[in-house]
This record gives sequence, C-alpha cells and structure tokens, in this order.
Amino acid sequence: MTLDLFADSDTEQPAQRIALGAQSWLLRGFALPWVDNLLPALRQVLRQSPLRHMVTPGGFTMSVALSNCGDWGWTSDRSGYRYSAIDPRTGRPWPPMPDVVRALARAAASDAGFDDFIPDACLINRYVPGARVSLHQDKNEADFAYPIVSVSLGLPAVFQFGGTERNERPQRVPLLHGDVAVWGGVDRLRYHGILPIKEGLHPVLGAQRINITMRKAH
Ligand code: MD6
Ligand code: FE
Repeated sequence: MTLDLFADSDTEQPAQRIALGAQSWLLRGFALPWVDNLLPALRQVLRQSPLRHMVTPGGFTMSVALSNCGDWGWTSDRSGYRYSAIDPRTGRPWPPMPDVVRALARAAASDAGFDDFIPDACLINRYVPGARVSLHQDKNEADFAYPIVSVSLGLPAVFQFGGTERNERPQRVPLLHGDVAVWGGVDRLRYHGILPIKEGLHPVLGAQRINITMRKAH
C-alpha cells in the first residue's frame, strides 16, 4: 500500500489517496462532503425499491440486503446473477439514479484517473453486524473497461482485496464512513470481499453499514 497526501480543494483538509493496486485507489473520506445530500437521495430510492435479501444460485440467502437505482440493477436468484432493468420485487423499473450519486461517482473516478465515467447502475448494500460478502469477482458487467466506484457509509468494515486468482492471499483494508474505493483497468477483476461487520453504533447510521457501488453495466 502506498500513501499520497494531497489537499482537497473544497475542504482544504488533507485527504488520503491510498494505492491498493496499480489502478485501484482508496480515497479516504472523499464522500464526506457529499453525505448530507447522498443519504436523503438513497432513502428516497429505498422507498420505491426496498432493501431485500436475495438468494444465490447455490440456494443461500445473502446476509446483505440490497436494492438498486439506475437503468440496471444487479440481482440474484436460483437461476444466476445478472443485471435487470426491472426490479423483480416491484415489477417496475429501478428508481432513477439520483444526480448526487452520478456526480459523486464521476468525481471519485476522475480523482482516481478514470475520466468521464458515466455509471448506469448503482447497487445499494446494507450490512447489519455479522453480515458479510465472501470473496468474489465483479464480472456481470458487459465491458470491463470501465471502473467501479464504491462508497462506504456507517459502521466500519474490513475489505479483503485479493488478486485475479482466488487462491491469492487478500490484503485487509479498513473501510470507514465516507471512504471511496475506485478500481478498474488491470485491477478490474481482482477478488474481493467484506469480513463480518462488527457490532457497533455509527453516529449517523446506527447499527448498519451501507455500501453503494456505481458501475457501467451495459
Ligand atoms: C462492499 N463491495 O464494499 C462490497 N465490488 O460492501 C464490493 O463487492 C465491491 O466495493 C466491486 C467494486 C467495489 C466494491
Ligand atoms: Fe464486488
């Protein structure tokens, strides 16, 4: 991991940009100035397409509850993982991606060296203590040329960041409220996961972690 200190032009606070790989970055606290606009926008999305626990193709119910906004939403059921334009729960299109979500994704991607990122999918994950996501690759998107922007909110998590082969021992990286991870290019297909969330109460979000990941799915 390498550290690169720079001054944030809006807040004048030093922010940290931590290299996780050749083309993957952890932007510590990058989303903090966006949180007050972001949270109401996400609540509005979740009123239309509520969080729910999906079933994996193997028949397990995911410990993470999820929803989506944007043109495409990531879904799972017994027949597989895929992107769908329709929320299978409501039978309607996913709610539109709020402008604040799109703008944050674009700004963070640009900060990490990926210019002109226009996401068409935003996955919203909710973790309660004990919830986890096992090591996986994100490979349901049509074109791996585009990066993924991932925002952490609420309770802290330990992110596992491995290699492009499942057997490579992952690094462990703490993800805190307001952190943004961006990766793409040569790192786009690296295995990653989230260790079980520890008990706690976050001052803004209480006993939960919310993660949103913005992608170009199609
Ligand atoms: C999470 N994130 O942070 C789970 N995938 O809760 C992911 O699985 C993920 O953060 C692709 C890119 C960024 C991510
Ligand atoms: Fe992922």
